[in-house]
Amino acid sequence: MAATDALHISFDDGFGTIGNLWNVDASVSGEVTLSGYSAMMEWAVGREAGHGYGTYTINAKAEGNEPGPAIIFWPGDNQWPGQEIDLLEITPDGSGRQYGTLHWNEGGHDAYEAVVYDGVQGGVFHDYTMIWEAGRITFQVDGVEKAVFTDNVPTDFAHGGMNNTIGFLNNNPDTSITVRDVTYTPLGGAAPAQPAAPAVEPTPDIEVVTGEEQSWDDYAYEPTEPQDTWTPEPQAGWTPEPQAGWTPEPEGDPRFQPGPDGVIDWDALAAKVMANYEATGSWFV
Ligand SMILES: [Ca+2]
Repeated sequence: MAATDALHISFDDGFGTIGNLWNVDASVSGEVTLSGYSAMMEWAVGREAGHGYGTYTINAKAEGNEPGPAIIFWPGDNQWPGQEIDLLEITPDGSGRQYGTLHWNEGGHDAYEAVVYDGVQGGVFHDYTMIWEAGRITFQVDGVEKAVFTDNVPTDFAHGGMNNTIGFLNNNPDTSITVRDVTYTPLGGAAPAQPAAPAVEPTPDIEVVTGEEQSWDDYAYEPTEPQDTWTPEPQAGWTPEPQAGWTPEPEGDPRFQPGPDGVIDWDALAAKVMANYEATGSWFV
């Protein structure tokens, strides 16, 4: 499918375009759950990979009061620091609050603007929406505006910039994220068959935090052994491509760093998954 097409993934019969998987529980039809250390993403293989301007809505539930679960839009070219947009993460302060972040590459260093969402309850399903248009990114939760970015907004591939790929991540044994539905409607395009989105209402009390003012050192992980019980069977609609396994660039991004014991080595895990796939035809660690 072209990056400009509308997209709807229900998880009723596979993972659609979100085929770069590690440790994802798909045992319940119609949803996927990422717990412990797990990830799934569209293949970030170039600037045109993924999608551009438009409306993205993810129906998901994040569990836990620590950083771990995430809805991420990863740079199409898989370079970091770079054009990463996070629609859902949990703050490191133990409050269980959710927030969104726009990252960009500022002279080779990660820079970002983060906005904490007020009044969004964890542990229940919400519709998380990103509206990406020229010069403006809007985040909504259940149709209510939670954040607006107008600085450092990336340009999509169709307009000379780069697209982002849709992904989900969990990297904490005490958190999880369950995703039930993903839709993407290109800007000005026709939506996939969906009920209408609720009306947008402005929300006060948006708290803005900039990268210079806040330390996110608490992202460091407990050195827990990754779970190794997932042995996915190929499913209808899931056609993994024989590329490098889990490909996000681990260097620099604190969420991909190893714990104190260096246990979480994503490169090694990806290599192991690939070796197993090549030897057996099955994806497992
Ligand atoms: Ca579903």
